[in-house]
Amino acid sequence: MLGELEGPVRIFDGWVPPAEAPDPNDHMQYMRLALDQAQESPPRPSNFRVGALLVDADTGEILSRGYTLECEGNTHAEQCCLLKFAEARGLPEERVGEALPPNSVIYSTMEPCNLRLSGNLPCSDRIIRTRGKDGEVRIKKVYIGVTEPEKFVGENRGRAKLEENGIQCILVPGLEDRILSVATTGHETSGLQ
Ligand code: HJL
Ligand code: ZN
Repeated sequence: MLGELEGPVRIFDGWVPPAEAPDPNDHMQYMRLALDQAQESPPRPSNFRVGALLVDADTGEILSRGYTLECEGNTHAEQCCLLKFAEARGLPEERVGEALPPNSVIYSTMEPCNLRLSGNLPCSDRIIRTRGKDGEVRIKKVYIGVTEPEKFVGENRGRAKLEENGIQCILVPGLEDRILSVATTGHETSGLQ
């Protein structure tokens, strides 16, 4: 009969948005997004073009994104990530840990630095100081696309230092060539090292 429904009545419960958070175990997906960020960075002969993401590993939510020289001054990708997240919560960067979820991770196309020619605070120290009020470090792991090429500071001890401080560093293989070509765009020897 016209107008009559067949089968059980379905209740329309409102529009369900697509999942916003990527799968927290899909490290390649986050690394690709970090590489997207790196490509936003302006080419300079004096440093690398790096991209980074800050992610809540429990939910997969991307908390912040950053790239080299995004924020004011001579800023690194990981630093911009932390700074932007802190500023959005009304905190200075050094207190960002107070607002971070307990199981936060960083994806960076390049190993975080441990020495900067400019004398600025290295990103490994910025990551290590992300403690909550309970004194626990909030960033538990750092996923890395490539180790830092020995171009500006010799061998980078960023990874070693993070691990000495209980922060696991995990290489995500597969994008090295692309990451290095983006990182070195603007260098005189671009692509030849
Ligand atoms: C990482 C970045 C970035 C570097 N490394 N992990 N993220 N630019 O956003 C490391 C390189 C330093 C140089 C120059 N680059 O940046 O070693 O001028 O950029 O302090 O040592 O130092 P400044
Ligand atoms: Zn850095």
